[in-house]
Amino acid sequence: MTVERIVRTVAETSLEVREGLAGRRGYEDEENPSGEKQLAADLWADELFEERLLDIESVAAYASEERSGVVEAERTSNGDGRYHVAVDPLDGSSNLRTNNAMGVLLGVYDSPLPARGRDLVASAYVLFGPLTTMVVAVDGSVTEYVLERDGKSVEMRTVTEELTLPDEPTVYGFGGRVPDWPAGFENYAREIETELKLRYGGAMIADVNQVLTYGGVFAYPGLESRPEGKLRLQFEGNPVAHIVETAGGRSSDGERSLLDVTPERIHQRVPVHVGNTRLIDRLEATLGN
Ligand code: AHM
Ligand code: MG
Repeated sequence: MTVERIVRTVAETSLEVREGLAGRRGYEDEENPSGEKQLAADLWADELFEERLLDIESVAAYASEERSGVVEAERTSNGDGRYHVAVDPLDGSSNLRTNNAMGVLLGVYDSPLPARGRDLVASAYVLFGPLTTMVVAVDGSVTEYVLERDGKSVEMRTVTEELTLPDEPTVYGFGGRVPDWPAGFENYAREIETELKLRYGGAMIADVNQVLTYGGVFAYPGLESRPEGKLRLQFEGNPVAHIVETAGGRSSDGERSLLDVTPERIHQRVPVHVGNTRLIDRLEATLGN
């Protein structure tokens, strides 16, 4: 019930964020803790999620890609404070300028942050495409909803229950520049590009949503110039790994499930590979593990 409330709050807040993007497409004079320039929309969405999520009694703490520390809830009432939420308020926000897909990522952990992916009790993303959809992994199953405003309330209309990855993979999308890929990953990519169709849009959740829909593999690998890759473990790697694994697929940092990576810092980066099990098994074999 309380996890449901967190998910619903993120659904409602995400629609509000989507509706307020138009006037917030410009860069501010600020950087996030990963050293990336922030848009007015990044800062605004972060504040909105902080306010709405810390208002829920069972939420003990809020962390986001857009701020350095973890914000603990200040409680005067008897909240059980069991859940620690990690949010990427706008995943793929550089797509705002070009009006391409983007959205919101949520991880609900039952341990203090930074936490292991195994400590996720729920994870979700909201995708701002032609429709607003939400994919939620909780209690061992994945559900896809369409979010629609109905007067003042938000309807979460179920479109797919027990979502699983299709057996026959079709698409792939790999981030980073090719000359910056380590030899092992480049070898893997050379094989995959002869078998699958390229789909890469620059917003992880949109690219992962294609993998969930058509089967395939998404990766933002470790790079020569940055072996830890680009994506953040708490806010991006863990939640998508939890969703894809719950949908019957696999995740890997190159050696092990992302859910087994030990977190050391809240903004720690990690190489991300998710998709059909046999494609991720092959990746690990090609990387030499
Ligand atoms: P963001 O959360 O600040 O938008 O950054 C993460 C995004 C991912 O959604 C996406 O996979 C990646 O960065 C795209 O990076 P690139 O522009 O290097 O392809
Ligand atoms: Mg992101």
